[in-house]
Amino acid sequence: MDLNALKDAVINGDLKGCTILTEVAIQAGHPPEKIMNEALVPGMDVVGEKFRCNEVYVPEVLVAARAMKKSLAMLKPLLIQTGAKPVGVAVAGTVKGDLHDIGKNLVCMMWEGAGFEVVDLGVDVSPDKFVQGVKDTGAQIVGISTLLTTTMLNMRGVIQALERAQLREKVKVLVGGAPVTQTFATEIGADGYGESAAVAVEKAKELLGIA
Ligand code: B1M
Repeated sequence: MDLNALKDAVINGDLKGCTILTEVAIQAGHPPEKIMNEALVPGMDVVGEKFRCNEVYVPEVLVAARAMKKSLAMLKPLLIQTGAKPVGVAVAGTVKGDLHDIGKNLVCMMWEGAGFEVVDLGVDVSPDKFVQGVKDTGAQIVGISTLLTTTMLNMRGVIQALERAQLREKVKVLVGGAPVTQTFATEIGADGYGESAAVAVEKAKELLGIA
């Protein structure tokens, strides 16, 4: 099955098409990571580029995001192994001021798939809420996502809040999202940077010393 049809369904915000074509792709034996990386993510990239060029507007982007989320929800059970003891506990969220959650949701799913117990704090998450999340769960890793240049620096605020709460030594902080770079991650004192959800899995394991 050609994954381009699914990519086009995301671009067109075709919820029904996404539902059917994701099922067809799964039945055709495509691995869920391939469906994500070769159809869903590139489809949303096209929407982003059109949005940037004012060829489409917020409603079209939302409709495309809803279609992509539907496909992701169908892939989720395939990405998550069941019954295994968690390899670690992670809390994740999108920083204060930012409502984008598709990339963050992908990271959560991939972490769950890799055996982490994941507590998703949602979007627009304040530094205090991240701190509370770590206290409540005893997490060893904190994942922070942002898609906006205007909210990037709020990631530093989370790290500072963890320091104030004397939790910084107990957790590893991993950051990611389209405008984030390794240089920026180093500057704000994060332990790691993931350029994609797949890399976020590798980095989290590396930071916690899991083979
Ligand atoms: Co927004 N938006 N948006 N948007 N949006 C972007 C990000 C933008 C680049 C579009 C553009 O102009 N080309 C632009 C940001 C520009 C900038 O800051 N430089 C932008 C803007 C400006 C805005 C608004 C301000 C628009 C407005 O209202 N004027 C507004 C902000 C609202 C707010 O948050 N306060 C806004 C709103 C929205 C929607 C609500 C309409 C919708 C969000 C729906 C949702 O998330 N539920 C939306 C969308 C969908 C996009 C684009 C089109 C797609 C984002 C996305 O989901 N990509 C986006 C353009 C683009 O990125 N192409 C755009 C797919 C997703 C899988 O990728 O999240 O990057 P991404 O995740 C990647 C990696 O970054 C990484 O893994 C994923 C891949 O494996 N990753 C991590 C992400 N988090 C990670 C964490 C990690 C590790 C890796 O460790 C913890």
